[in-house]
Amino acid sequence: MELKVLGACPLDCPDGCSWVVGVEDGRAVGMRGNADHPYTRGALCTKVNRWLERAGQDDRILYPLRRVGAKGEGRFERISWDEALGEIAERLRDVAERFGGEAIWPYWGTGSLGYLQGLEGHVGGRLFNVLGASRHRADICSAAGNAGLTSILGTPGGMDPEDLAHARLILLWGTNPLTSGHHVWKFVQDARKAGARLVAIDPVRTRTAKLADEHLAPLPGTDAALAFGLMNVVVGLGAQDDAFLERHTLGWDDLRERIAEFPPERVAEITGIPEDAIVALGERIARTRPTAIRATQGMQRHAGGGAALRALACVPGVTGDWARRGGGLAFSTSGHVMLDKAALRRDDLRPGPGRTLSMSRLGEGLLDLGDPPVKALFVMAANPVASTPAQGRVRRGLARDDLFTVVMEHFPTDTTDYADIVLPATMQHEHADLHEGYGHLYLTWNEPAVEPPGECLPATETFRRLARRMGLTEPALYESDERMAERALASGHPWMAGITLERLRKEGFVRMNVPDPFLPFADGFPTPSGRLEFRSERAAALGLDPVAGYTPAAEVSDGARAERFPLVLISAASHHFLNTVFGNNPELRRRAGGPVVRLHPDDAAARGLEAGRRVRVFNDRGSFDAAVEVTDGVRTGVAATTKGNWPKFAGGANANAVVDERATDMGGGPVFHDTRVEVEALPEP
Ligand SMILES: Nc1nc2c(c(=O)[nH]1)N[C@H]1C(S)=C(S)[C@@H](COP(=O)(O)OP(=O)(O)OC[C@H]3O[C@@H](n4cnc5c(=O)[nH]c(N)nc54)[C@H](O)[C@@H]3O)O[C@H]1N2
Ligand SMILES: Nc1nc2c(c(=O)[nH]1)N[C@H]1C(S)=C(S)[C@@H](COP(=O)(O)OP(=O)(O)OC[C@H]3O[C@@H](n4cnc5c(=O)[nH]c(N)nc54)[C@H](O)[C@@H]3O)O[C@H]1N2
Ligand code: SF4
Ligand SMILES: [Mo]
Repeated sequence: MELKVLGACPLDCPDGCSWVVGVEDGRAVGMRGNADHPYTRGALCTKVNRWLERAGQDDRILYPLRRVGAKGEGRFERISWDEALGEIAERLRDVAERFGGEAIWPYWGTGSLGYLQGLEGHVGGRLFNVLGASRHRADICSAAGNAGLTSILGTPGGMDPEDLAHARLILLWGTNPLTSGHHVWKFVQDARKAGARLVAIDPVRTRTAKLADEHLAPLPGTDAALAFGLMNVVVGLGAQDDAFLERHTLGWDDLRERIAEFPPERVAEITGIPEDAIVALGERIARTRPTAIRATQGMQRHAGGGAALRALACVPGVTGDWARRGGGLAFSTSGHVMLDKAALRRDDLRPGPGRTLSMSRLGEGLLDLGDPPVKALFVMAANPVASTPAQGRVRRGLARDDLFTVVMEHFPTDTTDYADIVLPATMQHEHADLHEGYGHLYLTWNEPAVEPPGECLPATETFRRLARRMGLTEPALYESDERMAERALASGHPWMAGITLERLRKEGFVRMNVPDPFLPFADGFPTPSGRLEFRSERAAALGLDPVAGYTPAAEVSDGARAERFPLVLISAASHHFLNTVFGNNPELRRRAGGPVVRLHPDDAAARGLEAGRRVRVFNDRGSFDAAVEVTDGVRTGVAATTKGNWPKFAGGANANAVVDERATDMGGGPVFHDTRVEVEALPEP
C-alpha cells in the first residue's frame, strides 16, 4: 500500500511548497505538490518535478571522500565516516589552537533553507559557536533589500503576497515570477479577473513581462529614480494621502523636497523610459486604490540596491496604500516569521563576539584577510565556485595549499573539486526539517519519507557525531531534531500561539496566527518612531543619506568603463535550474541548451554576431562562453544571461567570472547585475 508523507521543498524559492511523497515498500515512488496548501495548490515546478529523479542520479555522492588529486582536480578516494570525522576533528582542533577559532569559516549556502538542516543548520551553528568560529553572514541573496526596507519600515516583511488578489493595479517590479516563484501568479490572475491592471518593470522582456498589460524597461539600477518620478506625478496631482502621511509617517517634508528633484523629464533621462509612459503610470497610481508592488531580489543586485527598495517602499507611504488590503509592497515575508531563531542558533555559546565574514566575498575572505587568516573552511549546501562573485579569486582562494576545506554535498560540484574531505548529505525527503516560505505566511514540517541511500547523513546528525568526536560536552550539541524544532516554535509570540510540532506534523503546514486580513502595519511601524520613516536616523548613523533617495549603480553608471565594456550584463534566474541545483540534471540541462547570452539586434549587428554564434563574454576580471540569442526582448546596451550553469559543463567558467566582489550600499549584498562586459565571437570550430 502506498503511504503518503508530507514534506516541504527546501530550495531557495519564495514559494516554500508543501509536497506529498508516495512511499511503497520503503521506496519513494512519487512526489507531487500538496493540493491542500493554499499557496502550492497541487503544483510544484519544472525543476522540482524531477526531485526523485535527481535523488537517484548516478553522480550522487553516497560516501565520505578524501582528496587524492590536486585541489580543483576532483579526484577522491572513498573513506569511512570514522576516518572522515577523525581527520576533520583533528584539523579543526589544530587550526583553533594555532590560529584561534576565528580561523574557521562555516560557509552556509542556500541549498536548503531548512531551520534544522539548512542555512545556519542548527547543531552545526551551535558547534561553530562553541568553537568560536568566524560568523557567516548570508548576504548573497536579499541583504540589500532587507536593509533598505528595514530602514524605512522597521522590517523587510511587507504585505501578504496572497493579498495581491485584492489589488487594482499591480506593479511586478524587477521580478520574474513565472520563472522564479510561479505560485504567486494565481493571485495576480485573480486580481486581473476582477479588473486589475498588470505592469512589469524589467530591463528584459521576460516570460512574465510578455504576459503583462504593459512593460516598462528601465536601464538597470535606475529603479529608485523611477519610483521618485512616479511619486512626483502623484504629488503633482495632489493625490497623496494627507491623513496617512500626517498620522503614520516621519519626514514627509524632506521626502517631498526629494520628490521635487525628480520631474518625469529628468527621470526619463535617467531610466531610459519615455516621459509619457512615466506620466501615464504615475497618473494611474494616483487614481488606483489599492496599488500593490511585488518586488523581489532582481533590482537590488546593484550598488544602489538598498536605496532602490527603500524608494519603492515610499510609494505606498505617499498613497496611503500601506493601510489598505491589497496595497503596499511584497518583498519577502521572512520578517514576519516569529520563530525563536536565537534559541536555535545559541549565540550565547560563543566564547567572544567574533568577527563576521561575508558570503558574497569568499575570494576576499580567503585571499586578503589576515588576523587570523581563514585556515579551515566548512562549506554546507553552497556551491560558491559557481554562485559567488569573482570566480577567479574564489578559485585561487580555494586552491590555497594551507587551507583545509570540507564540503557537505549531494553531487560533485565545481566546489567539491577543491575539498579535502567531502561528506555525503541527505536530501530533503530523507531527513526532517522545519520551514517557512519567504513568499507566504505558512510554516511547514518536512517528515522524512525514506531511509537515506549509501552512507548519507543529515547535517544535524553529522554535527552531533563531529561534536562527540571532538570530545565536546555542551549538551546543546546533542539535541534531537524534534527538540530543536519545538524550541524554535515555542517563541511565545502571539502569531505562533497553538503551533506545536505535534500539530505541524499532523497537518503538514500551518498558517501563522497573523490577524485576518493581514495589514502588517495596522498597529504602527516597528521603527524607532513607530512611523514609516522617510527620514531615518538609523540610516544616518550608518553614514547613509537620512532621507530616501536614488543611489546610482556603480559599473552601470561608469562612463569610462562603459567605453571599454559597453554592455550591462544581467545574469538572472534560469527557468530550468534553482541557482546551481539541478544544473547537473541531464534533462534540464538539455532543455536549457547551455549558456546563452541575449542581445538586442542592434548590439548583435554592431559586433557582427548572428543568432547561435559562440561568443566570449568578458571584462577585466574574466570571461565565460555562451551562444548568442538575438532578440528585441532586451534593451540596447544590455546583455542578458542566466545564473545556475555549472562551470565544469560550460568550459570552466560562468557569469560570475565577470562579476565584482563590491558590496551594495546597504546590507553588504552582491552586485551581480551591476556588471559591464563586452562580447566577441569565438573562432569558428
Ligand atoms: N527557476 C528559478 N527560480 C528561482 C531561482 C532560480 O535560480 N531559478 N532563484 C531563486 C532565488 S535564490 C532567488 S533570490 C529568487 C530571485 O528571483 P528574482 O527576484 O526574480 O531575481 P532575478 O532573477 O535575479 O531578477 C528578476 C528580474 O529582475 C530583472 N532586473 C535585473 N536588474 C534590474 C534592475 O535594475 N531593475 C529592474 N526593474 N529589474 C531588474 C531581471 O531582468 C530579472 O528578470 O528566485 C528564486 N527562484
Ligand atoms: N551571476 C549570478 N550569481 C548568483 C545570483 C545571480 O542572480 N546572478 N544569485 C545569487 C543568489 S540569489 C543566491 S541565493 C546564491 C546561491 O548560491 P548558493 O547558496 O551557493 O547555492 P547553489 O549554488 O544552488 O548551491 C547549493 C548547493 O547545495 C547543495 N544542496 C542542496 N540541498 C542540500 C542539503 O540539504 N544539504 C547539503 N549539504 N547540500 C545541499 C546543492 O547540491 C548545491 O550544490 O547564488 C547567487 N549567485
Ligand atoms: S522550487 Fe519553488 S516552486 Fe519549485 S517546488 Fe520548490 S518552492 Fe515550489
Ligand atoms: Mo537567492
